[in-house]
Amino acid sequence: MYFVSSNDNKFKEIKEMLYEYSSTRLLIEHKKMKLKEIQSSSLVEVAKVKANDAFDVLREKVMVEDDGLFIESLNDFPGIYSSFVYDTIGNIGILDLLKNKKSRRATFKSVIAFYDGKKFKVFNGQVKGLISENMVEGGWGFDPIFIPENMSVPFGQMDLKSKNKYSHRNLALKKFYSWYEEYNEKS
Ligand code: ITT
Repeated sequence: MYFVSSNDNKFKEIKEMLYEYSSTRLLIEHKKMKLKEIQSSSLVEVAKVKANDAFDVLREKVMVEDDGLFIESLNDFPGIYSSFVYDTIGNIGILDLLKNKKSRRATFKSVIAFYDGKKFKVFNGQVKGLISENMVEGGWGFDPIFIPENMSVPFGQMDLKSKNKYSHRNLALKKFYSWYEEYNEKS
């Protein structure tokens, strides 16, 4: 199966998680590709179109992922625009937007979509947390500013194993994996 994404970090985490699940049956290869990202109000819709697009090109089982950081006091911004916002104003821009806000609550969401030309499935994972006051060194994307619930440091200061333990990605991947084991046996 191909994991199709332009983002090497996502694949690195997914590979490590599958290893942790002792998965010898699921061999995933990274296909580095930027897929079509439609304008939509839902991560699920974006992920579905990505999966369709990936399958159209590769004609093999594909798995894709779409993520978003939803900040409560910014009415869920950047949410579905997370990628664009990260590339434009970045983490510093987000910290600036939160300067006078009382709440720093946020949710990191992951949607994993699978498509093999017959079966379409999506899996959600989310983790609540806080946006830190300052940016830390380490990690990638929003890792330097997102502190998962009940933790005292942002993802950026955690090693791969610890981040994976609490991440939105792991929650979605676990659901995918338990479904896939059964699906794969039947087909
Ligand atoms: P794709 O090619 O898979 O779409 P992408 O990097 O464009 O890769 P998304 O649109 O799914 O990924 O992600 C939206 C943004 O959220 C993007 O800027 C990512 O860097 C960031 N992001 C996603 N997961 C993250 C994580 O676990 N830690 C930090 N930032 C993350």
